[in-house]
Amino acid sequence: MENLQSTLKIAVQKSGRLNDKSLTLLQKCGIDFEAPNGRLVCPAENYPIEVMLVRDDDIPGYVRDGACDIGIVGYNEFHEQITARAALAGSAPTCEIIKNLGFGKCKLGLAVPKEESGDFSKPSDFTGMRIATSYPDSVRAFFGSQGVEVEAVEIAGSVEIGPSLGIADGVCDLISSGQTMRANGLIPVLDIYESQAVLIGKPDDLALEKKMLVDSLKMRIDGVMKASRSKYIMMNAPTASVSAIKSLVSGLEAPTILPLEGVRDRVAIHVVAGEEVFWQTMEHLKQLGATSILVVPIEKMLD
Ligand code: PRT
Ligand code: ZN
Repeated sequence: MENLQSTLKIAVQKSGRLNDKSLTLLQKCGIDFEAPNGRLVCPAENYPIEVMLVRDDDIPGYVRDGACDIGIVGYNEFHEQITARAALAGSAPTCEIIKNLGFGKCKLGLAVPKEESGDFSKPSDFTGMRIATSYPDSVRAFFGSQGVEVEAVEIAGSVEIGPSLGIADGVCDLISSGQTMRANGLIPVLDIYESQAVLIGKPDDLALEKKMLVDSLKMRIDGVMKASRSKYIMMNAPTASVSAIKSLVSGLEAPTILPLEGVRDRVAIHVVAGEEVFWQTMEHLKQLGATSILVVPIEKMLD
């Protein structure tokens, strides 16, 4: 019978902005589980892990309290519930970031009505203001660390309405394009932090077997993320251009240079390069005499 003690429980957002990318990341790590289809607990078929589908607000608490071993959540939720709260209480954070995951990017920022926006550029400009927000502890911790007194007015959603209702002078919310703020007559004037999806947990509190599973998952995630940022490039080129090509496509490792059967002054070059290899680089390679240039995606990559 399966030993559930060593099955890792991972909390993932049930639906919303982070759901799809979180599940895709796990699948790219080679973890197979059936498409949720209404199920909230999805055991993987080929890895000792159970995916628990929950509201994103609940994820930091489940991990902190040990109901789940790890979770994928926005840094904003982690910061609000774990680090900002710990900073305000003067205690140590109760769980930690294991890895930044590179998706779900946005900022937590402060915005004020358009007509006043010219007066705001630094934290002290907010002194004495009422700030509508769903992130009250982040607001308190931020202004507290700056020695600035403000009042955080907690609103569960649509915080942009605060100034129009007369219950706040400014707002603090997640900002991506800034469109929502602008549509409500508000201008973002100060960023508090940048956010992205993060893998969180308490690795030091886990039993050895689970800790090893977390390390192995982290290594797979590293491999998937590195592969998605890299391309495998193959080309044939004049031997005389090799050093110019090497500096143009500076790879993670030294390039492989292979002889071409029956051709004396040309070689084949294979290199793993960063994602900055785009059309312009290809054009430069052609100018250096490269032919048959192939740029192919990499599925997995381990150092
Ligand atoms: O149901 P559940 O509670 O699980 O989900 P939710 O509705 O609370 O969260 P969801 O799915 O909206 O967002 C999940 C996570 O996505 C957030 O916690 C962030 O980490 C991340 N994320 C990235 C964002 C945004 N970008 C974002 N733009 N979360 C929210 N927004 C909202 C923001 O609150 C504002 O209303 O989008 C609006 C601003 O967008 P712009 O483009 O108009 O600036
Ligand atoms: Zn939520």
